[in-house]
Amino acid sequence: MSQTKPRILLVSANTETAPYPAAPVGLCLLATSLSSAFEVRVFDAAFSPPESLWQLLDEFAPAAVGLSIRNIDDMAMEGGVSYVERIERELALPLRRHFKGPIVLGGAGYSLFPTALLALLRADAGLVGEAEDVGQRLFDGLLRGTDVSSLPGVVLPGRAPTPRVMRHGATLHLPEANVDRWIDFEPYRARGSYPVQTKRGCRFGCIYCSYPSIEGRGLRRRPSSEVVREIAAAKERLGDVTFEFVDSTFDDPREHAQELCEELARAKLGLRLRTMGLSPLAVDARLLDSMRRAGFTQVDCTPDSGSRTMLETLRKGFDRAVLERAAVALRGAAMPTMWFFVLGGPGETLDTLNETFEFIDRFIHPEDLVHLTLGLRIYPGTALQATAVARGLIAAEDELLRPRFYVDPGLGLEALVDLVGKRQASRPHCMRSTQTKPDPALLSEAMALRARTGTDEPMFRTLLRLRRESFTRS
Ligand code: B12
Repeated sequence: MSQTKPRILLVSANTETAPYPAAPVGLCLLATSLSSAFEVRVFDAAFSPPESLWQLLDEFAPAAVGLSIRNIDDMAMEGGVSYVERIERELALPLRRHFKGPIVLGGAGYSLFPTALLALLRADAGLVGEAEDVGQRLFDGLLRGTDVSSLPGVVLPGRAPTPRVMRHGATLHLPEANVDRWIDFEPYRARGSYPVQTKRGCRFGCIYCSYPSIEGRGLRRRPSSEVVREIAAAKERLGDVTFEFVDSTFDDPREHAQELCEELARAKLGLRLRTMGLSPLAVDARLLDSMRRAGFTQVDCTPDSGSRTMLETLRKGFDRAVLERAAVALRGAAMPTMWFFVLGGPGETLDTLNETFEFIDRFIHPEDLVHLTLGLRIYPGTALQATAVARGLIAAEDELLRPRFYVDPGLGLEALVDLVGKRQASRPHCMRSTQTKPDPALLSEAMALRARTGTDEPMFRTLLRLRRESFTRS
């Protein structure tokens, strides 16, 4: 007689659908890895009303619940949104009242504020970082009442997270996320994508970045053959869908990205691919050629600044010459690109800002989109946090769960806003990150235009075309 497995309900708390919905791939990976020992269900709050969670909780009657927290805030200084209050009010606290078993927290956003969120959301345990290795032991231990405190990355009430080290250079084998098996993938088809991770860890040292706190610094790559197999299987199941690499930096290490693209190109799967976070460091004609043949139709490039001084201060790991070379390669390859700049970091001045706009004018194609973020979100444990404390901008004990932003005090917010506003006025392709959530009317106009013309250009180019027309009209 087969024994019934204990039940675990995994809840994705994320309801953000801008700039487009992000399917909870991490939670689905956890679901797959738990499923050999537990009966698992996944609830996706992005496309299901909260009431249906309470119904599921009654019907499924899980022994434990895992709550995945991806986003804390939208990282916008101007009119920004914090998601924590909603998660607390609509999910965590009602869950605590309705459910008597263990509640476990995890996810990228959670990993940045593990002790503060565990206390605020009154959960029983949390996990910093990835879950495939310890998730099963954590849930099992909590359900049996055994000591889980020594498991790497585990957080218990009133205690600091147990340290974990991610070994640099190790091969990463992941179970298949099978996202569409765990959640309804349909709402992600039109504007979203099927997320795939090819490696973990980030070896860059950017002063503001939170990625090392989530993924660790040790770089671990998945074998390309494994990634190609996963994509081929998902394509077989889902047909026409965009695949998106969710690595922190897709092109580092360069050989890994190159080899994967070549293997994807050889597999002739007819893919549509995209990725965020291309470091200019590895971008050249050869890599772009492989990416195009693999199925990339657009990329995101994240230099953060065009200023020589700021690239050094932000410790981006490349200089202006490398950035120019990358920009020339992107234009040469006619690869539609969304560019990302973050302005106002330590040492930013009117001169360094002007240098960034000079870079934009000389090197970025006017049909490409330039995202400008004002102020840097300060994360715990970063060099930026230390600078902000040293300059008296934040208190050393500030947990930073409520977002705080760095704008160089010598420059000041007013001057930053003023200069960026003036430069934007004559550059319709430059948008503030707060303006990049396309308004619904513009989006439907763009959809209609695309249907009429049959264009397969990236959506951002269609939106930009409409924006440019309204710029010339006004
Ligand atoms: C790729 C990415 C994107 C892509 C997503 C593309 C896509 N199709 O998914 C794009 C560019 C669209 C994007 C957009 C945004 N992003 Co983003 N994104 C990332 C990134 C780099 C990777 C996320 C990912 O998929 N990881 C891969 C999966 C496998 O890992 P995972 O989700 O962490 O899951 C693992 C663990 O966390 C854990 N886990 C997860 N859930 C649970 C649950 C339990 C119970 C347990 C025990 C464990 C556990 O186990 C999983 C498997 O090992 C992270 C940074 C990072 N390095 O993590 C930022 C990150 C998540 N993004 C962030 C933000 C803010 C956003 C935006 C709000 C930005 C904006 N203003 O537009 C939007 C929101 C989009 C949305 N709809 O939600 C922040 C969140 C922190 C914060 N301040 O809130 C992060 C952490 C980056 C940062 N700056 O620090 N993003």
